[in-house]
Amino acid sequence: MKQLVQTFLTIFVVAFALMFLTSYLNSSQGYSGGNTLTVYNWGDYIDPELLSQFEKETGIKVIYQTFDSNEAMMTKIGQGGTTFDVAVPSEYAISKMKEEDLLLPLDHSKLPNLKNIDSRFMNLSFDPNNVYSVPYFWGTVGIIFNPDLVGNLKFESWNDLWDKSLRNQILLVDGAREVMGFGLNSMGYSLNDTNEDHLQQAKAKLNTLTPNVKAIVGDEIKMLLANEEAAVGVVWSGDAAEIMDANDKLDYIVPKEGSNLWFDNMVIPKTAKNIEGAHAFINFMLDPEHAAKNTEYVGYATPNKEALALLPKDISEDKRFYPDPEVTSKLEVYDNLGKKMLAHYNELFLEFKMHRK
Ligand code: SPD
Repeated sequence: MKQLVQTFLTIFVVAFALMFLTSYLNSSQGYSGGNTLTVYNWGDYIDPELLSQFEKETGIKVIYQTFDSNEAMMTKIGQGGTTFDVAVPSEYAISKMKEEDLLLPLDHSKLPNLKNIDSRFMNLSFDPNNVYSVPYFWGTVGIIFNPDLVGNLKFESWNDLWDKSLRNQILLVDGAREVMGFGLNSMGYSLNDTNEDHLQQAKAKLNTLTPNVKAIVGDEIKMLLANEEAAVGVVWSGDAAEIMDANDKLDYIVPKEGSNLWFDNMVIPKTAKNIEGAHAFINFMLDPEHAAKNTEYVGYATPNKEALALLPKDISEDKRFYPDPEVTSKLEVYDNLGKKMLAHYNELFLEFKMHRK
């Protein structure tokens, strides 16, 4: 009898451990079993209350996972074995994912709230007619600085970052395109340049910035700058807005040589399991009130014109974060440079990072 109880107990423990392991592996691979939806988004890029509201209204449980670069997201989805239902790539990543046949066409009849998006952000070259993607947030890359900590330095150029007074004072966003991009822009080259000489010159110039670079960091850049642990940052505009919300001494500029204009968009990866739920989620995020709430929480610029109208004027009329089309038309959107060249940008960025060690 004792033997029988022991056997039952062993079977029970093994079965329970297997169930736990399967569920852990499934959720880490984005498996959306049952009435669940797996969303794969940038870190710090959604108001969590909206996730709870969506769950309550639809009865769909959201499994939420984050990434910190387009490259990491594309590698994870591209290598297979995942079943993310919604992802949020930037424009050049969308071109690449389309090329690699990783995306599902959207059913626009299930996205009535798409009408709320400003036509300026629709039908862009990386996805004509928005067959695969709908706008989420947009912005620029620029310099945030703390006037109290930079003396008389007036920021207007990427080259101001090289000022000797900024020793160990600069934080950089951890992005290969962003860092290589401003290196190239600072020399008058395009941030989509593929000329090997220009790329090597940009990397050599970035290496000379090393004494001024305190760290290359992810989302913690916001806390470090708001707490005045560094004087200057190269950041995405929405992060600057959030930092300035916490510490209004700081200011943000887009350098005169030019910079990056980017668009993050919601897509449904081809391996999605809950396609109906994915459309419901995208449509929910396009609702003006939800988009406005998300914008206030996240700090990035919304492409949703109805949401924009609901926002306080000090947000919607701030030209630093909602630059006019005359300004944005001078900025460059990242091109999909192809697998090999994107890998080369990553390599050069890595070499720059190693040079600091
Ligand atoms: N913390 C969320 C940051 C998302 C920024 N996306 C910018 C993409 C630029 N290519």
